[in-house]
Parts: sequence; structure tokens; C-alpha cells
Amino acid sequence: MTHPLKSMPVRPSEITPKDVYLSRRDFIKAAGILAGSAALAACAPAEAEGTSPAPAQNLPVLTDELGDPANTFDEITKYNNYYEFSTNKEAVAPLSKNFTTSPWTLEVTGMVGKPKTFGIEDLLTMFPQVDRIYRLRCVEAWSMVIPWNGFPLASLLKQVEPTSDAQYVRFETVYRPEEMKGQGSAFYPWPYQEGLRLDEAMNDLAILATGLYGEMMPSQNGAPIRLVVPWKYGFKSIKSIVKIELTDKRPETLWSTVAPNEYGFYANVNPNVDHPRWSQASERRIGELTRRETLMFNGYGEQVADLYADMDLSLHY
Ligand SMILES: Nc1nc2c(c(=O)[nH]1)N[C@H]1C(S)=C(S)[C@@H](COP(=O)(O)O)O[C@H]1N2
Ligand SMILES: [Mo]
Repeated sequence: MTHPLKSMPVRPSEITPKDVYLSRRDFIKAAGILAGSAALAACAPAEAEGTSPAPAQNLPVLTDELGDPANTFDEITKYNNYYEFSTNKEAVAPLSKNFTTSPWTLEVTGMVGKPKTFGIEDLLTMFPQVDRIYRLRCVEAWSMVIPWNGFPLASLLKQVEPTSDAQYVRFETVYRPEEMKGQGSAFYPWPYQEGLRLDEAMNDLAILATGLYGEMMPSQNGAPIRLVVPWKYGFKSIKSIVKIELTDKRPETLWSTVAPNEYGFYANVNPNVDHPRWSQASERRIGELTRRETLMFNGYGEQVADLYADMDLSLHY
């Protein structure tokens, strides 16, 4: 199966292969060198030309809208939370290597006018595809910048026509303990479940991602299809989804079932409300040496703050 992005006229990975995308460290180094040589060139004699490095505009650097460089493909695919495979972040990639992602169906059901089961091939082509470079902030206080490919969750929901009673969207990960050894652990209520309020789910920032860096979604990142809600802690962005249900009841979620005092239903990124066991004021961006301040709604407040206008954001939800 070829990824639909492969047939798009221009995508970032065609212009520059993923291995030449620069990490933040390299970017800063490169920018410093180029700035230095530009300054030199300005006052240097003409014979210095010809030896100048490539112009800065040729540097392939993907950034988010705040100017933060994307993490490397390696960083994004070798440090993962995916408890169905392992609680050890470095072990997820090797353990998920042979995970079966085809055939795959996604059932959309519940309070909808037109329930439907989609084959993954249909999902890869039937909705307008988008490329989104999003910050991902884990509740454990580390973060990355990830270039996703996918489509807005709203496109899918509109197609199945939620009824006027529908208020929430429930998501479910595949249950396949033969392939996912972590699902043998009785400590967690499998399958992994998550949920959003319907208006949150309809926000344009919420996407179903089927790839990253223009490649099919790697297994460790939630192949073949996973949710990405960038203004919420990473655990809301459920992987390897097989079922989406529209409902009038707030869904149970895996983490709020396991530890309700630590992981709420809303789980919006909020530097002012600490986790009971650690601060949420700052975070470690993978690839950086110093911590950075965590931003309210992970920096997406302009697009999502209205959703919570009537909620007291000093509380833990
Ligand atoms: N099914 C499932 N989805 C999941 C998880 C998981 O363990 N199982 N971990 C979550 C957590 S805690 C985070 S931080 C992100 C990590 O996504 P990434 O590995 O693509 O960076 O996936 C989320 N989605
Ligand atoms: Mo997380």
C-alpha cells in the first residue's frame, strides 16, 4: 500500500529527505556558523566568495508556528509511550516492529445518523489530507515537535452525522494481546480508551494522524491511525484506534480509571496546575539541554481557550 502523501505534488520529505532535517542543536549550530560567515562576507574581500557555505535559505529546517524546530525522525521513533508494548520508552520501537497494521478497520458508531466501518485505505484518501507540525507535551514533563500527516477528526465526524444527543466522542485502541504483550498486564484496564467532548473533537487542531515526516505511521507512534490533540497532555492522543463511538455519556479513560487524582478527563496542558507528584511549570524538550517553560494549552490557547470559557482552569480536571 502506498501512502497518499506519496502522490501529493509536493511534500516536505520529497524536497529534503528526513535524515537531513536538522535537530534543534544542529540548527542552532548551523545558524550560528552561517550568521558568522554572513557577517564575514559583508566586510570580506571578493576572493572570499566561492568558499562561502550554502546560503541559509537552503537549510532544510521544519519548524512549528512558534519557530521551534521539529525533532528528528530518530528522536520521534525511538522514545515512545505505548504501554501495550512496554512501559520502557526505548523498548517500544523494537517490540512493535512486527505489529500487524493491515488489514485494519475503524468502526464509527453510536449516536450518529450514518454509522460506518472504514477500511484504512479509504481513510487515507477520502478526506483532505493535512500536514501539521505540532508540539507534543507528555504529562511526564518532556516534549517534542512532530510533523504529522493526517486529516481533521471533524471531517470524519461530519461524514457520520452525529445526532443532536451526541455530546462526547469515545476512542478505543485495538485489543490484541498476542501481539501486544503489555496487554497481558492486569494492572491496566485494556483496551486503552480515551475521550473528548464533541466540541473539542470538532476543533480544527484535532487530527487523526496516519503518518509522520511523510512516511506511513511507524508502529511505535500508533500505526495505522492515531489521534493527535496538541493542546492536551500526550496521553489523550490515543494510538492504533479501531473504534470511535459518539455518546451522551462522558467516556471512561484508561488513565483516569487507573489514577483519577492524577489524570483528569480534560487534561489540558496547564503550567499552573501541578501533577500531584511533580511540577508542570516547565518541560524537557527532547534534544535540548535546558528546560523550557510550559505554555498554557501547550501554546494553542488562541484556538482552544473558548472551549473552556466556563471552567475554572485553576482546578485539576
Ligand atoms: N494506545 C495507547 N495510546 C497512547 C499511549 C499508550 O500507552 N497507549 N501513550 C500516550 C502517551 S502517555 C503519549 S505521551 C503519547 C506518545 O506518543 P508518541 O510515542 O507518538 O510520541 O501517546 C499516547 N497514546
Ligand atoms: Mo504521555
